[in-house]
Parts: sequence; C-alpha cells; structure tokens
Amino acid sequence: IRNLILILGDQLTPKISSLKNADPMQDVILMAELPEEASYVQHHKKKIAFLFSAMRHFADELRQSGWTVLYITLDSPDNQGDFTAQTQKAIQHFKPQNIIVTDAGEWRLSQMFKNWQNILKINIHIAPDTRFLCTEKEFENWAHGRKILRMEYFYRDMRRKTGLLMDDDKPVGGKWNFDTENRKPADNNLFMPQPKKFAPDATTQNILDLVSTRFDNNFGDIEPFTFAVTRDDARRAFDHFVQNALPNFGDYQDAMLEGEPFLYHSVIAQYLNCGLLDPLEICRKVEAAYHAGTVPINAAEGYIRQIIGWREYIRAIYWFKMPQYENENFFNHHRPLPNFYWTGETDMSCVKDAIAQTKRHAYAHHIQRLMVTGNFAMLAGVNPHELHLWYLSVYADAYEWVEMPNTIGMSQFADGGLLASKPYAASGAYINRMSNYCKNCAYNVKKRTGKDACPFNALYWDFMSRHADKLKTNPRIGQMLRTYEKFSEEEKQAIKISSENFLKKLS
Ligand code: FAD
Ligand code: DLZ
Ligand code: SF4
Repeated sequence: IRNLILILGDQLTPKISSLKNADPMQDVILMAELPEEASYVQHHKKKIAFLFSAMRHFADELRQSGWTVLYITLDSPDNQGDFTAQTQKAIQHFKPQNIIVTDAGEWRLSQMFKNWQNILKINIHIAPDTRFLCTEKEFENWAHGRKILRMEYFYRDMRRKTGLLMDDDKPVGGKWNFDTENRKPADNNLFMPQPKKFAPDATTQNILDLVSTRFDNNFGDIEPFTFAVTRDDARRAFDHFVQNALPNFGDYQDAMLEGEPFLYHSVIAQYLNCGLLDPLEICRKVEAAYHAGTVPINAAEGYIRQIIGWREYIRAIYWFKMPQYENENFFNHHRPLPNFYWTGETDMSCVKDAIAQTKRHAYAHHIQRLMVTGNFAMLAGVNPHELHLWYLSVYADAYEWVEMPNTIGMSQFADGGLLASKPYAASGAYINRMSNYCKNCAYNVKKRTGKDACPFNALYWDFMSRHADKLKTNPRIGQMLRTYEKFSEEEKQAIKISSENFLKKLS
C-alpha cells in the first residue's frame, strides 16, 4: 500500500487533514483502542465508553465510504498496547511507503510522532490539525509584543476572521460582548430543558460491558449512558439545544441549581473535542437562529464567544506555553487533593452536588468547575498539578490541551495571571448568590468563622492574607485586600484558626 493513515480517538471526522489527499484504493486507515491511552489517567468509565463507541461508529462510517480500516479493539489479540507498537505491527503487515497522521492535540503524543521517523525508519508526514481557527503561528504573532494577553481582544479578531455576528467591520447589536446581561441566578423550573438522550445501540452495549469489566475500579458510573456516539446524533443533540436551551443560555450561564446538572448549557464539548461536531458549523447554526429571531443576541454572542473565543484561546495558550505550563505553581500550593473529590463525601452541599453529578454524568458545567471545585481547591491550597490530573480524568470532554490551561491558568491562577486577569477566588456569598446550594447545607453561608461557618468564607480571607504579597499589585484584587486589612486583629485571628481547623480535618 501507499500510505498507512493513523486516526486518533479525538480525530473522528472525514474532514480530518490526514485524509485530505488520501485514496481509498491505495491507502489503509489504522485506529486502535489502546490500553496506554485508556490509562494515562484513571479516566471516568463513561469517558472511555463514549470515546470507544464513537471510534467504532466512525470506523463504520469510513468503511461505508469505501475505506479499508484496520480497527484494533481493546480485547483484540492483536492489540499491542500503545501507538508506537501498534503502528510498527501494521507497518510489518502492510509495508506502506509512508505513515500519515494529523498532529495530536496534546504535547505528549505530538512529541512522540516527531520521534517516529527515527524509531520506525519510515517516512512520516504529520499534517497540521485544521479543525481550529487560529494556528500556533498566528497566535505567536498576535501575542508578540503584547504585555498582557487577554481573551477579549483575541476573540474580536476571531469574530473578524470568521465574520460571525458581524455587520461589515462592526459587531452585530453594537457591542462585542453582552456579558453584563448574563449573570442571572436560575429559578427552580419544572420545565428545565434537558440534553437530548440516546439509547445505547448494540455496539455501545458491547462497549459498556467491556468497560465495566476492564475499568471496574475507575471513577464514575457507566449507566445511564445517554451520549450520542455518531455525527448525526451529535448534530441532533446540538439542534435540540439550539431550540430548547440556547435562548436562555446567556441569562443563566453562571447559575447553579442543586440537582440540575445541565441547566441551559449545551453539553456538547465531548462531541466537539473528539471531532463529531465542527466548531464553525455549530457557530453558523447559532448565528442563523439569532437572525431567525429565535435566540436573543446575549445568548448567541455569549455562546459563540465560548467556542471561537475561549476554546480557541485556551488551545493557543496550551501550545504557546507547553511543556513548562504543566508545572506552574504561582502560589506554591502543595496540599494533596482531598479524597472527597473522588467520593463526594463532604458536608459542603455545593461541592457534594458538583462531584455527585460528575460521578454520574462525567459532566459539570463551567461555573461548577471554576467556582466550586476549582475555587475550593485554590482557597485550600491544593497542588495544581494534582488537581489537573483530576479534571483530566473525570469529564467526558477532558483532553489535556483544553483541560490544562483551564485548570492551571483559569481556575488556579498557577501561571501567575497569563490567562486570567485575577484569581477566580470567591467566598460563600458568591455561591449563595448564583445558586440554591446554601439553603440545604450543613454550613451557614452568612458566618465567617466558627465550626458551622461556610468553609469557603474563612478559607477565602485566609487565602487573601496568605498571598497578600503576590496579590497586592493586582488592581482587581486590591479592594478585597483593603477590606481584609480593615478587619480587627481578633477577626483576623479567628479567620486563621477557622481555616486551619478546617484544613487539618481535610488531611
Ligand atoms: P457550554 O457551557 O454549553 O459552552 C459551549 C462550549 O463552549 C463548550 O462545549 C466548550 O466547547 C466551549 N467552552 C466554554 N468554556 C470554555 C473554556 N473555558 N475553555 C474551552 N472551551 C470552552 N472544557 C473542555 O472541553 N474540556 C475540559 O477538559 C475542560 N476542563 C475544564 C476544567 C476547568 C477547571 C474549567 C474551569 C473549565 C474546563 N473546561 C473544559 C471548560 C468548560 O467548563 C467546558 O467546556 C464546559 O463546561 C463544557 O460543557 P458544555 O458543552 O455544556 O458547555
Ligand atoms: C482519551 C483517549 C482514550 C481514553 N483512548 C484512546 C484510544 O484508545 N485510542 C486513541 O486513539 N485515542 C484515545 N484517547 C485519546 C488520546 O489519548 C489523546 O488524548 C488524543 O488523541 C490527544 O489528542
Ligand atoms: Fe457551599 Fe458554603 Fe453554601 Fe455550603 S454554605 S453550599 S459550603 S457555599
């Protein structure tokens, strides 16, 4: 054969660049469910099952279009365990002239591919991943000469580049960003929209059995399994979101409600990140819904910003800063991750609910990740790298390129402010304002110190005091530090003791 084309588990689209000049008559595709990939962290069972099922369905889609696909299942006797050994074996069998692969989304595999020419002694062509709007080079040029990098300016360039929600060179609606309208707490609503559910077919059922047996000890519930696993179904899930939840997406983007894991979120990052959905295609659908008058501007703009703004920006930062980014630790935090991140056994209602739904659905929405589990870890001084491994394990949408900058940069401020302009630190008052968690909590959100006081409160002020030196030059934090300075010495002491007592119990 001419080319052996390797397609990775998060490259599930016929538009992937490795297939661009390929020919079903001369080339063969290799896909594999690999123990090494399934175990570099203890992935949530649902994440593994979702990806394997989507991979098998994509292999079928390719075969139906005339491709020859060598698909190695996890339990195949031909499984060689990792990409290098599996590819080596396929080279022996097919004797191709070249290996073609679209570059991996993460540093570890990308570096590995670069070494393959030497190891495998065969011509290897690594094609750039063209599923993103902004290339590494474009971002470098954009970042060059800027003292601070801010998503908002990057985002405006992406709007100009795509023409999304633009009237010539002006933003539709007269503003680039409608976030000031997007901070409403949600009400309990019996008619809360739910993401579209899909019943497992025979392929998925086989995988659920396989994963239940082989990954029995991994975190998370495998049932109920309701994710889409094909492109058509993922598109249906997205259209369902546009119709039912998107009109309220903007208003309630930051809201949290106990027992309502999805609210008005789209729950499609797992589809986007593995290639079942195309970012530009879904943004065009959102834009069309706005022009059709079914979705208000604050929702349409807010949603498009998440995709062509945040998602692109986060990825660009990953490649801009790796490999050192992984070990950033601005606050020098070294506390081990509390065990309740795995069990959900804590009296803090907000944390308990976020972790319970993570376990059940392999999902939590952005504000839960940022302001509950992320915020708590930063206030408690948890080691950012350990926390990064947790986020990479527990969500169905978790891949290092998107998870790491969100954890290390956005949520832990461990990069010292490259990505976020201030630490996303908040006391219980914020959680109380944006959710109904505090109503049924064992702790009292109004109390700052003492045994029954909301732990977020003392931890928040103690965090400010511990890191005053590092934070005092931050214009967005200065006000909080001045408030702390005005507390009496007794109050400061009580905060210290409350926070120490709580942290002692954690370890
Ligand atoms: P919606 O709220 O409906 O948003 C729509 C889409 O916008 C998402 O599907 C996603 O593709 C994109 N998006 C929104 N915010 C971000 C963001 N900050 N970064 C990148 N894309 C964004 N997202 C991942 O895809 N994978 C991860 O592993 C991941 N880890 C995270 C870890 C932490 C600590 C934090 C704070 C955020 C993380 N995010 C991650 C970003 C965000 O929380 C998820 O994309 C979002 O919750 C997915 O749910 P959704 O599809 O319902 O998103
Ligand atoms: C996340 C993951 C898992 C769990 N399993 C596989 C696999 O068996 N085969 C595969 O090709 N890819 C898998 N992946 C995704 C990769 O580990 C990796 O995260 C991405 O390809 C990086 O871009
Ligand atoms: Fe969370 Fe504190 Fe509210 Fe309890 S009182 S739910 S711990 S913010």
